[in-house]
Amino acid sequence: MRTVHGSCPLCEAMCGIEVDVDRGRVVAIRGDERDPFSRGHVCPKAFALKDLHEDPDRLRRPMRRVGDRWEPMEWDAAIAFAADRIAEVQAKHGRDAFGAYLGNPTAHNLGAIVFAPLVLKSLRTKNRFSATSVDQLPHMFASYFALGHQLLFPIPDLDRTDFFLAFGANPLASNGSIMTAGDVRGRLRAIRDRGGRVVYVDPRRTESAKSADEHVFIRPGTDAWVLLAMLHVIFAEGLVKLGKMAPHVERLDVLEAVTKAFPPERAERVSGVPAETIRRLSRELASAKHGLIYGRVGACVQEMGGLAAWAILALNVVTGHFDEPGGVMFPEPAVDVIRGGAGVGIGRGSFGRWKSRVRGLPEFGGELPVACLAEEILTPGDGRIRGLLTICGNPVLSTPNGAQLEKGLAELEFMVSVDPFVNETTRHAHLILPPVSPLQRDHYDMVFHAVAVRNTAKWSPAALPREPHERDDGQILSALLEAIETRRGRFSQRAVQASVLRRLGAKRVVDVGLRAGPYGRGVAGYTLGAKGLERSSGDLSLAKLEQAPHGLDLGPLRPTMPERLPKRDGRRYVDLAPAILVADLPRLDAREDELARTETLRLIGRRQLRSNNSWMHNAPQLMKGRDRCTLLMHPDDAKAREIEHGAIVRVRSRVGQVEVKVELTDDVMPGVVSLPHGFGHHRAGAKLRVAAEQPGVSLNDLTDDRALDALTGTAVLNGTPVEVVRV
Ligand SMILES: Nc1nc2c(c(=O)[nH]1)N[C@H]1C(S)=C(S)[C@@H](COP(=O)(O)OP(=O)(O)OC[C@H]3O[C@@H](n4cnc5c(=O)[nH]c(N)nc54)[C@H](O)[C@@H]3O)O[C@H]1N2
Ligand SMILES: Nc1nc2c(c(=O)[nH]1)N[C@H]1C(S)=C(S)[C@@H](COP(=O)(O)OP(=O)(O)OC[C@H]3O[C@@H](n4cnc5c(=O)[nH]c(N)nc54)[C@H](O)[C@@H]3O)O[C@H]1N2
Ligand code: SF4
Ligand SMILES: [Mo]
Repeated sequence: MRTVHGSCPLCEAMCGIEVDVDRGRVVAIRGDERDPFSRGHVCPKAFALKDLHEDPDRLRRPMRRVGDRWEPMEWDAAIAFAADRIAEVQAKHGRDAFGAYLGNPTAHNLGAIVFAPLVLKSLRTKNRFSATSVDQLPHMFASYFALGHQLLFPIPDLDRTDFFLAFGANPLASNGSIMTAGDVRGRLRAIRDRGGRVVYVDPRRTESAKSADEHVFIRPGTDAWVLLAMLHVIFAEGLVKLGKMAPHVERLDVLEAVTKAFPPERAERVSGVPAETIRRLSRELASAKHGLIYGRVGACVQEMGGLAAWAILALNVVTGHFDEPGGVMFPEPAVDVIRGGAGVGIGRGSFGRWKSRVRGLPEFGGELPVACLAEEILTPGDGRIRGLLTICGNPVLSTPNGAQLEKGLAELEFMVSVDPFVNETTRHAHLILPPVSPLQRDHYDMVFHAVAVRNTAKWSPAALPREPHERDDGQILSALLEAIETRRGRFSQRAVQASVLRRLGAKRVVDVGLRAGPYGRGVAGYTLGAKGLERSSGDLSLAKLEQAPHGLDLGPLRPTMPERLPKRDGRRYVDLAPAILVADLPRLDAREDELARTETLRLIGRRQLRSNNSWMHNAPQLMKGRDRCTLLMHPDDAKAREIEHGAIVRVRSRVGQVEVKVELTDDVMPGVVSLPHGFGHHRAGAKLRVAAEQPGVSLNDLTDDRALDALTGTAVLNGTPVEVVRV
């Protein structure tokens, strides 16, 4: 028996795990006490890595669909088939007729994160989509316009803060988001243990809220009013403190002027948050020596998400908590995908370079809002999407009006999915290219070290062996990349590059990234930092990391500003009132009365510890116990509709309806109902035997593809107006 050390790649938290392996089988999985980041913590999903690996429904070979039968294929033939059909669709209907969707696990998978963006680029299509527009897009938007880089996310310095104010996040269920923190529960508890305060603003008294000092109810979709009112108070009461950022802050006067129109009383009327609470929280934030405000899915995947993300960023700046220990800071990951260097960087961002064909929605960062994917397939005319590649994605369950998207997928001339399962989305594919299980591949986290509350680095070698016919995402995608480029010209520069990259593989990319990064030993003695070529001072390389099986601690976050800000006229600056965001403010006036209406029931989502978006419901260990796909409703709302606890109700929105069991609880505020997302495994044709036993219903059969944060193009997945009736 041997023990392999690595990190769990399922969610952001990057928990260190120890996997005991005996003759190619997993015997046990434990938290790694010696991991400097997670210190032994794991959640129940870590153990499900074994279920995932052993799942008889997980595909082991490429599968081609012939009618409703699936036939296995050899890898070379499957890759050639995919590339030929992609070329065919593009030759017949134009390049934009082939679309692509990237899902969330891309970010948790070394091979996918290195090669999927290159494959998308090789398609040269404007119809690129991803889970970004149902997730963190508003944060990217705010960072792009205020800080000059789409990935420059302000990260809570959890370990040193004494005041943690969170809008729309539930870290005890999600384990932290854009705040990668092993053992987030322990780190939050430590804030209270050292005398600090933790406060949640949320339409539901969540498990996180229950373990905090304070919870404040807020009506869905109304965060922007409250956050702008907090800015209003900070200006009105003379609490602005810019600290070291003072010489770099631009358009503070504009921010002050526009927030004059948002007194706390106005916010109270629309949000239900008492004006006095808004004043008090503003003062607490401003006076905290080490404090911060943080917002996540609930505050951003909603109608005013862009404005909310901007206000949160601005609040941290004007209260002196920007780039300060205990405030929000900017990680320095060992492979620095933000500062770039050695070709591993991600671009600053872009906006509006092109628009979607049907609704005219603008591109952000090279992608269109996924809420318009279905209409781009279903609406006839030039440029219509006729083929689709999905990688690590299940948009039928994860994006608004999934039922409509299914109709679109069924009409495609060719669809290919890189995915281990035949699920609600991939059952429509003509070809599925399945990767190995997470335990069978090497891993280095390129993404989440960049949003982590502490600088660490870790290499995770594959714990389990592979059969000769098994491939990881990096191998699959690099082969596909080469095949696509080769069909465009065998000796073209891109084809040659693709071929070289495929041979190098993702592991070598990590080595180069580590050497060129801020702790790196350099490539020929030099690293490429923010300021250009520098003599390397560190000694990090992949070989060094491989000698540290529990990972390396690189220390707490350090101040890195203003050096990382963009420059104008020789000066680094933060734009506190970007014109595009200011121009969006009138939308608040237009929607205020509607969102203030307490008669409309509004549906929000929820996450659960034993579930991971849409795709882990086939793991028997996680599905044990009661049905968790229930509608939470306040007893007063139930009484008015003669609904009893445990009854089956019909929930109806503009786009669809579902029947689901109701749970009465005063943990949700009156006027709000909550359903978890990612269920709805009743669809014929999916091959998920365990999931189908407790299928639940899909929240995204109710969310509306036409409901967008008009500024950013993010889908409104929280705050959907619904009717609920007894069946
Ligand atoms: N109503 C509502 N909807 C939501 C949300 C919400 O809060 N409310 N949250 C949104 C958010 S934040 C997100 S990120 C999206 C997620 O949306 P998606 O990324 O589209 O969906 P997932 O459920 O993560 O599905 C992941 C898919 O990847 C496959 N997969 C898993 N591991 C691997 C792997 O290693 N390699 C490959 N190739 N495939 C793999 C799975 O089989 C599954 O098909 O959902 C969004 N949808
Ligand atoms: N166990 C588990 N962990 C996960 C995931 C999972 O599916 N399961 N998904 C992963 C992914 S992809 C992500 S992006 C992260 C997300 O991580 P989080 O954002 O921390 O997770 P959520 O549970 O979606 O938290 C959103 C909260 O917002 C509240 N909310 C809803 N509407 C509003 C509103 O209008 N205003 C305010 N203020 N609050 C609102 C909800 O009640 C909920 O408590 O979690 C990750 N971790
Ligand atoms: S919190 Fe759970 S799912 Fe997330 S990395 Fe840790 S063990 Fe894995
Ligand atoms: Mo997400």
